[in-house]
Amino acid sequence: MTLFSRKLLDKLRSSDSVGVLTGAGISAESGVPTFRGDDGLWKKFRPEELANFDAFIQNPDLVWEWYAYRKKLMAEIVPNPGHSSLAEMEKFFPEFAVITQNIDNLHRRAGTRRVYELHGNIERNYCIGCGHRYRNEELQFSTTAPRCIDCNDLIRPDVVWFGELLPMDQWAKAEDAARKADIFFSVGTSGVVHPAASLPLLARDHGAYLVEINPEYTFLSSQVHETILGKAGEVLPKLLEAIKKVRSPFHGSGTTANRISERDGF
Ligand code: BJW
Ligand code: ZN
Repeated sequence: MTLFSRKLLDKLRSSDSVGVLTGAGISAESGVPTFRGDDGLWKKFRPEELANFDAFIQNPDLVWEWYAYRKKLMAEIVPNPGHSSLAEMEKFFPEFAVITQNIDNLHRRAGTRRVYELHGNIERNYCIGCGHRYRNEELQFSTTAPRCIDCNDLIRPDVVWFGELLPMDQWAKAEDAARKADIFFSVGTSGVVHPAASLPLLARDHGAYLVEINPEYTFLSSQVHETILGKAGEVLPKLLEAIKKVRSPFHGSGTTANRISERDGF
């Protein structure tokens, strides 16, 4: 008895373009807490105190303490079978894009080449005064927020807080991937944070077969063609096996160059 519908298997066989939107749930099995739900980060920390710019200006040390804790956590964890299955799947389709809301860098570390990061990356930081960019290794993590060596203004993590615009280039590529997709997966996201949550619907409205993978039903569930109830780290390896039965790895020309240039943009 297969986990996947006949319709999905047919789509996997015939599709050229796949889009995948991921959220905190895909990293849960690596040990990164999700935001919402019973074990969510925001049961313990109030988002309005931490994930917006005004909060940072009012209390930079508190916000830095929260990010320093998560930077340390995310540096210590490793990709799980969900991430590595997506990295392997990329080889089977001419077009394959992972669009992530996560800031943990685990898709790249798993080997996925084409990753669009909608909410930034916890390994990067920048000065709010002059824009000077800093990698984590260049910063001292103490109990106070770090300051810029050029202008002495505050340094912040390069993540997207509520009320802030998403990085325009990443958003444009994500929308493009959603519009082009023949199949679009929404994996491990509650689908409440916009504009990311609009991408699955954009894909569906442009003809994609829309599939959700999540252990629970979400805001998106009533809008998708099918929901596969289960953990990403268990469902995605099975999906990869199903793909291997109906497709061969893709060796198209031009794809490698595109992929390398996108990786260089990191
Ligand atoms: C598993 C699992 C397993 C568990 N396997 N699954 C349109 C409509 C309504 C509101 C808005 C709108 N447009 C904009 C807004 C406002 C706002 C917004 O969306 N608010 C809503 C909450 C109502 N959006 C914004 O402000 C965005 N900016 C913007 O729109 O700019 C334009 C603008 C400017 C000025 C004014 C107005 C508009 C920016 C959003 C930035 C979000 N940032 C955060 C923090 C990032 C940094 C950090 O990490 O510290 O991003 S918030 C947080 O939520 C984080 C996440 O990426 C994001 C999404 O969460 P996600 O990934 O879905 O996680 P969870 O916890 O919610 O769900 C986990 C799921 O996993 C669950 O379903 C589990 O069941 C599942 N799961 N284990 C698979 N093993
Ligand atoms: Zn500066």
